[in-house]
Amino acid sequence: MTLNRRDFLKGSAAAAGIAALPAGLARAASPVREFPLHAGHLEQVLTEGGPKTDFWGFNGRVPGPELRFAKGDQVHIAVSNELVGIDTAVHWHGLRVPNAMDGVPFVTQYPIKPGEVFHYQFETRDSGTFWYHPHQMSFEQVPRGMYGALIVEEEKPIEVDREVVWVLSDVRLGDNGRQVEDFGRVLDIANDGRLGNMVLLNGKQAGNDNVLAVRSGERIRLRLINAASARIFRLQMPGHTMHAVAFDGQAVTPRPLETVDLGPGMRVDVVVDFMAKPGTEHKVEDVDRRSRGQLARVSYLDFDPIREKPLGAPMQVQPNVLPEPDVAKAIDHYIVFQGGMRGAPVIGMIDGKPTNIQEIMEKEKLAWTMNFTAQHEHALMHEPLLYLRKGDHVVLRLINETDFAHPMHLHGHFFRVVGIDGRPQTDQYWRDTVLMAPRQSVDLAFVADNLGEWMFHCHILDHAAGGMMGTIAVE
Ligand SMILES: [Cu+2]
Repeated sequence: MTLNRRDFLKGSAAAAGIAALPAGLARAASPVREFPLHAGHLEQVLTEGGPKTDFWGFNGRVPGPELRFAKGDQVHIAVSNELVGIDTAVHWHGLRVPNAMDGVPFVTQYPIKPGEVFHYQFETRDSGTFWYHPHQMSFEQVPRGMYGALIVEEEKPIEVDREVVWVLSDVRLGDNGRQVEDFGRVLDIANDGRLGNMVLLNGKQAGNDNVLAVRSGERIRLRLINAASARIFRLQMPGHTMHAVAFDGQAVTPRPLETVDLGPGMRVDVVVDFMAKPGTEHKVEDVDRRSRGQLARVSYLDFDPIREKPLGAPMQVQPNVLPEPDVAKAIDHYIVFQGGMRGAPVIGMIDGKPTNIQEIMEKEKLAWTMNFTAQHEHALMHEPLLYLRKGDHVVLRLINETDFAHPMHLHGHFFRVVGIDGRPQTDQYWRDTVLMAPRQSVDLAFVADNLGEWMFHCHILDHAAGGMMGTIAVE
């Protein structure tokens, strides 16, 4: 079955917010794991003794509840929209779900209206660190607090003493502790995106008061998720070695990293052996040039070490089975990115119509193009950037002609990063989001094996709102 925009708008599979059980789920043996998610308004205190801050979020807290499943679970998440006067929809970032379950308004489903429930049902095909967030007005709904971690455990997890999940984000607060409601400003859209003025770690102000208490000798698997709408984190843990074991949920050969780079939407799993002396304190820092600051404090409890010598190198995480792209037989495609405040966008078409370039930025609030076209968020009348046949092997060269970094995210698939600036890469990591540096080109290779129309967009959500979003159709 081909699910394209026109069929969808004629009202087919996911009509009226009630999804049919995708074929295959009914006959599966594993039990259905049910989980309710309530999108609503809430208030949360971010600092000890501080004022309450207003949020939109899931199940009354920010981040929303951690959803934890086993690999191969049949998952049923009932999302009820209890927001007042605001439509939404939920996307499962990194999960290879059937297209109708992907949570993209006007592409895979109609928005969930206030008072409605949408039933998301899918199998957890891959283990790994994922997250969920709306794809409706995401440049506003995500920074307002609508996000949470989604963890799929390996059948046989690597051996650690403890697992810790850090959801990193930020929020822009006024003097009264309330959120500043200046979402979607052209100034932010055309620059680095809307950065908050307070960094959050698991829904509390990041910094010296955000404490990770450890025992000397402890080995921890730290799952890092960047849920910020625009902020790039470059995380360091002086005095400690972080061994990366997974990028975007997919296993990598364990390797020590001095700095963990996390563009919006990206995840890295690291294993850390905490070998300092009991009673000592250490910093976790963000060293990105725009946001340099302390994220957390590691506080060693005053107990005897649980082991004197560190364990050996961390084990390799059980890899998922992904379709292996064959670069030799792949079809080459190109996507050129232009625009931003420091480089005029060359826009020919908006939503399929020729447009006066002078009007674009102020009137249309578009500042970016992909292959010389721009579109508004989930516009109804656009054409996909690419049409692929199911089973096609593809090398997609992304050519960043802007002075800005862009974390580019593909839905429904994982890709290998096979080249940077035309140089073949030795470690061809699997990713679902790749951080393109300014003026860089990045080659992605993947097999288009998941039917449907899939978003391909920048995960700086202001850039996505400002034109840097399109779709890739697999037919
Ligand atoms: Cu971008």
